[in-house]
Amino acid sequence: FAGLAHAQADKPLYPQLPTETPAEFAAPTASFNYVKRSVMIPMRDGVRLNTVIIMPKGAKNAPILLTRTPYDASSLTSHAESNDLGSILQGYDNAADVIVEGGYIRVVQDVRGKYGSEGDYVMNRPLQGPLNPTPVDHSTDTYDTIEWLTKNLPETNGKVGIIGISYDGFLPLMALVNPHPALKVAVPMNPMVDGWKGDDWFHNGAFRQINLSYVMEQVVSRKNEAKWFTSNYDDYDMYMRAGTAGELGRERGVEQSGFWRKILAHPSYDSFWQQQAMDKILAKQPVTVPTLLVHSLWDAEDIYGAVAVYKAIKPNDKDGKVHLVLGPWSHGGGIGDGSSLGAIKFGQDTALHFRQEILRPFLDRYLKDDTSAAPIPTVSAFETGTNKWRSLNAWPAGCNSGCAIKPVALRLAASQKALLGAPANDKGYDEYISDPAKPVPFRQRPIPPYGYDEAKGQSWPRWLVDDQREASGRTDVLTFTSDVLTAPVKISGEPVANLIASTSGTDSDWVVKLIDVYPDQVGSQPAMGGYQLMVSGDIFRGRYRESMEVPHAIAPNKPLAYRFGLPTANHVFLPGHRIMVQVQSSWFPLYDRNPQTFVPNIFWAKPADFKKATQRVYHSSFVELPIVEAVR
Ligand code: PG9
Repeated sequence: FAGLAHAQADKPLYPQLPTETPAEFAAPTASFNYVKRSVMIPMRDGVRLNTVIIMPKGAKNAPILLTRTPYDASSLTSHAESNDLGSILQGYDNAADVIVEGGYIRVVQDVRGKYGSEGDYVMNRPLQGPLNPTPVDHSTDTYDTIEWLTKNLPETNGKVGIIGISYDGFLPLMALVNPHPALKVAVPMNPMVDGWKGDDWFHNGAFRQINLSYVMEQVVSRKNEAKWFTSNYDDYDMYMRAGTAGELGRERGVEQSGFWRKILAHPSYDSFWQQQAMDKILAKQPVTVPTLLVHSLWDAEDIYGAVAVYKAIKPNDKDGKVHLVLGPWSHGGGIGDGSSLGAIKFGQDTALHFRQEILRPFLDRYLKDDTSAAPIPTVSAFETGTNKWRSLNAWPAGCNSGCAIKPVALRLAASQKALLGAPANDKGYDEYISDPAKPVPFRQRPIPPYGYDEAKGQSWPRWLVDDQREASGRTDVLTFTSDVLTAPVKISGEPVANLIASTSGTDSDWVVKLIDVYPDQVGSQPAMGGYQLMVSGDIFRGRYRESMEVPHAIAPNKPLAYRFGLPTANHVFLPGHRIMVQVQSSWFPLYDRNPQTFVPNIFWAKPADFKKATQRVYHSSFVELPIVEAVR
């Protein structure tokens, strides 16, 4: 073989039939409207990060739009091999139309430890400090990257924006810590913010085991070559057979993922999670960089992050730099087609409106000195139900003046009634048997493996708008429904679940779903007749009732109070509709099962720990609705 290699290096081994491959292929790019190159940018510790730079041909005095990602910069910038910039940028995290129309220099970089970059990978690498004793983090890596770009790209005007979705939306938040002076805007879209309270890893302590495949693939190899395998078409069966997330992780080698070992060691809201919550971190930072936080109302992955950051930093915003968008989208839906989500139609391409009327002027205003660009509203909130964009001066808010948000109790009353504004005068309860052997599916079975590929029937992104009739017919789901509304009921903000409930077990999960029930018949869209659309819903793991940091066993058969916030809604329940609340004690296999017996760590619960429990929800329970009332 050595001879062969030597021959190819110098002269053909068989001159009578030489190779047809040139020594080096010179790609003809004359017809291209961009120039793409990859550079390795050195960080302050010497580690070099693979950075793809896409320069529109003829660019000069152009701003830079940067995305940092753990998801393969090279693939994100080559969604099509094309000589057209817009074509190669289409896809996961690019608002390609805005980027191309805006003439931006597009830069996409692999974060430290992933794909083409050098260095060590740590999931959501924490800021330097107790969780990160090294001299580098995403704040310093972004600073060093911007320093290099503004010094080495003569075509730039020296202004840099950072934009991204999800993990790529978490990274702009990191850029806001000790920001580089050339950083002029940040656009965190659907950002990962608090992995335990309400984003990807847990919701109020219940583990989102459907992400086990991600915890493995994203961490155990630099280029995600090691792939998760599934043993069942129906994920429900796979997770049931394994028993617990801990067991499934052990079976599948996930313990080779250092991050998985950290999750196993930190099931409660201890300092590991508290110290990396980006809303808490940014609440202590001055607001110096104009920021456009983008939230999706039906975000199946990071439904907590954007609004939590807005609430945390807005008080520090002395001169209107912080903006918020609430769109009727799934995770990342703002860069797609926003005309509908599942069966829910919005009568307009809401995502195109966001990109053209909100994102584009925002970027132009700060990256191009285009002060002619119209200032965008502080808050652009899509009102679902009526399908109207609302421009607001604050959030939460129902309007800019003349209406107040009033918390009104929606009582979970007898006869499965939901009574708006009713007093608690009924000592009764409704009960159900929660059986861990038959947990409530989070969507209709068979549940295909986690994924985005609609061609494979993977519709994960839109499960939050599934018709909840599937659940409402189950005996282990309580359903409380209002009478048919004769006037619109508008909610803007976070509903709050206030359960008074008991369990015969010593641990329990409580799931509360707020649902808009469509009229029995909808002439314009027959399939919507009686549709049960969840407008907000979440889970709470009962062991954390007294403390999120230290779990406690639940006193069996004792009515106890559980109060927890539900995701932000901006919704009008129209006349002819009804308001429904569903209560259940499992949401499987999205969340791991609660054994309903108090154990030290649910990841390692044993089969014998899983016991049926009798759940009672007392009629003193209610969901506090942030109702917008016109001030008379
Ligand atoms: N936030 C998304 C995610 C993270 C972890 C597991 C699953 C999804 C994302 O970055 O795509």
